[in-house]
Amino acid sequence: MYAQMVETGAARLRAAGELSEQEHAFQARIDAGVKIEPKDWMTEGYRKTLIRQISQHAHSEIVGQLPEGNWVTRAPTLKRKTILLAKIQDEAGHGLYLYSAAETLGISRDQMTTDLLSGKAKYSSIFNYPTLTWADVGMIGWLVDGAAIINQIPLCRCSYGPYARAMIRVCKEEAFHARQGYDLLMSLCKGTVEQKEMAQDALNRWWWPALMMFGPPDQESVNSAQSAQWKIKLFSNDELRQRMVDQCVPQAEYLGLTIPDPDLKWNAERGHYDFGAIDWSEFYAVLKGNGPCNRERLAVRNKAWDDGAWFREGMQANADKHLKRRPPKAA
Ligand code: FAQ
Repeated sequence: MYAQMVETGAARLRAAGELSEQEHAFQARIDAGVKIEPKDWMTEGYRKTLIRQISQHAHSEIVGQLPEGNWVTRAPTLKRKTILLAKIQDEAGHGLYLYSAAETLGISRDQMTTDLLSGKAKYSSIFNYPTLTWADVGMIGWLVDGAAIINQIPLCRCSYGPYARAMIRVCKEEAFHARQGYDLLMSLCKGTVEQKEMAQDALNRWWWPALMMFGPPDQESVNSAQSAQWKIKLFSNDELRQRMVDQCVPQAEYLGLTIPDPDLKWNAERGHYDFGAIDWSEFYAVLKGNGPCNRERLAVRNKAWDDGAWFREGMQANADKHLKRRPPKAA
């Protein structure tokens, strides 16, 4: 499937007419596995695609703090609370590395923030679902961070240097996040009947939205062919989704939980699990702003931005004062 995507991307380039010498050289560097760095020449399309993807990714990390943040004050033990706080702070850090990586492409942090707060920019669909019980915190670690790792490990090898390097650290931290989620679920699944039921209920609600995180099916993915050509995407949406299903089935069995998919079965011929049809109408509704929590998430981010105005203004005033005091550079 990936080879097909690259071929489609190449065909598109041929159809668009001859590439200029500079564009040829750019594509040849990518084909040779050379990393593209901020000061290197790049096509406008490459720059825009990266700004789109990296800024959406950054916004996802920032908005992604909210569902779990809902449980900080209600974590059942001091240990769980400390783990949860550390995890949420890591997500904020990931957002910051990613905003910095996007800034190297010529967009300002202010512009990205404005786009998020106005609802113009996308962030991952998964963060528009509510966290109704403590088991949801475990489910986010296992499934959402699990999906993020599957998607992001290949990004460590993508063609744009700053993005690839940011992903290495992000993936290390995501591995801890996934472990803590699975550990939380193990405790619930070994606990009382009610605790195990709570874990099963959370799995029933998070399973399908987690599979949607990988994006639309390949035939509907508008950006894949070009992103594959530029080595921003190394695997297709469906390939990574399949990886997620294959990874999660034995993990669910170990927990004693049932994946809510009657069509899930091992296909020996393919060497993969077959799984049921995804309700893509739900995914597109969430993208349009009509998921269960879209409005609430944006309202919370806007309020945090407004509440922080006094702090930003204070920092700016202080920075301006120091700039004025700095002696002029010697000629
Ligand atoms: N949600 O043509 P494609 C995390 C949009 S981080 C919303 O296939 P592409 C950590 C897509 O933007 C999670 N929109 O697009 C954490 C495009 O619209 P556009 C975030 C989606 O870019 C854990 C349109 O659909 N990870 O979880 C989604 O080639 C726990 C057509 O789609 C990343 O961002 C979606 N799920 O492939 C934090 C990873 N899927 O922009 C806190 C980097 C697709 O043309 C707690 N991103 N769309 O208007 C990627 O790998 C890619 O951007 C994909 C989409 C694979 C997400």
